[in-house]
Amino acid sequence: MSRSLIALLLTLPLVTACAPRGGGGGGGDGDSDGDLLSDSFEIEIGTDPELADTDGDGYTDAEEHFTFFSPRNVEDFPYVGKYARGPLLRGDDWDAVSDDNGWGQGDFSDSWTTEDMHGQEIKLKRFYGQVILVDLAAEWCGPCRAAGETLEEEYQERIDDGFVVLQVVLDGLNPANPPNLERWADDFDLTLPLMDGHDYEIAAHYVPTGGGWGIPNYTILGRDHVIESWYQAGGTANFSLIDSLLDEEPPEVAYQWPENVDDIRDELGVSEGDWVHPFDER
Ligand SMILES: [Ca+2]
Ligand SMILES: [Ca+2]
Ligand SMILES: [Ca+2]
Ligand SMILES: [Ca+2]
Repeated sequence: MSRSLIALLLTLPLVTACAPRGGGGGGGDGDSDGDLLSDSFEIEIGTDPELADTDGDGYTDAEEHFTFFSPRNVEDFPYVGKYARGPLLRGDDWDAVSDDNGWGQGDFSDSWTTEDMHGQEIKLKRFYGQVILVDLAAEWCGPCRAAGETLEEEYQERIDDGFVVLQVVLDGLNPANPPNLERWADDFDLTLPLMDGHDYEIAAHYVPTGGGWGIPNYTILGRDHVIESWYQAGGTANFSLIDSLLDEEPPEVAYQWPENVDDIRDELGVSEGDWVHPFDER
């Protein structure tokens, strides 16, 4: 049998399987599983029209789609940290904007991945469209502690405008030890994303190699993921720069919404806006 004939035979069952659904006529836009998303929209975004929680993570397909989490990935769910999220730039779109990337001032920032204090994955690129403050600190550092006093307040004031602080805590009370993130969070009532940076891998992206840099140390990324301010050591972060960056419009990110988007937002209690807060933990 020729290769093309085999390919044709392999394709045929798919075609016949899809035909009744597409051409059914009656009830094409029903919501079979009652998760608020119509069957046809679920087919468009790749979720199961007959299962309200496609990936089984405890959040319905609509809840995940409307808070910019993946309804098809059980590891990704509106989670404990509850950081506001916006639509993620994916695949080719990400490649197109991240062409000229690097780690210095004026560069489109490369991405990195680590875990937050809740054990959830944190990816820098996940915050594309937000103004990002990367804050290197340590528990032993007095000036870091002084800055920590007001950090949560500054974060909360701007969170709905699309601001996020990613605080990388390098050391514990003794510089030789890793930080105790729970203790650090308790000391300053922090809810912002906290990460253990004791291996200095994230820090190495933002400070000159060879040492000689001080903490607290701040890097600020604009909504377009370009490093606007790099290697600012000491004091508090430059919030006037942050506010001027927040005044800029977020870059466009394509995202699919169903026709009844407003009704579903009402039903879920999710506000319209680019930055949406996740639900409570389940
Ligand atoms: Ca549905
Ligand atoms: Ca579904
Ligand atoms: Ca789910
Ligand atoms: Ca999920």
